[in-house]
Amino acid sequence: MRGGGNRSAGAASQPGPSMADTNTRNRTETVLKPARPPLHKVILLNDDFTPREFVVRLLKAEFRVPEAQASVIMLTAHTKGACVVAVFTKEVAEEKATRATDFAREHGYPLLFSTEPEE
Ligand code: TYC
Repeated sequence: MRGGGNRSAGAASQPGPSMADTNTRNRTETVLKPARPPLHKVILLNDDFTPREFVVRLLKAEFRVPEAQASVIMLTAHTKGACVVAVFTKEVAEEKATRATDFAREHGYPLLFSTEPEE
């Protein structure tokens, strides 16, 4: 026989690379989850004119919080100057804050809701 012969017995008739030439290392597949949208806080600001009962009524109607929770939020804003009402996606937070502020204006009160991104 000339030319060095086959690499191994039995593989002689297989065309293409032998198993020894095949790269069988595992590859790590990274599956990326879509990032969660950043949340924004709706903040209730205190003022000296809006009646407490009106603030509680508005919080219940617009933010669907129960009476007891609405009272705590109102009292926190009253004593500390501001209170986080809830967190939503940016668009929903801005819409809720605008609706709630508009509702207060329609009733002649200066009550204000603002939004800001959550840390
Ligand atoms: N400070 C208001 C008052 O004494 C009541 C009030 C509470 C107003 C919370 C706004 O976010 C507020 N009548």
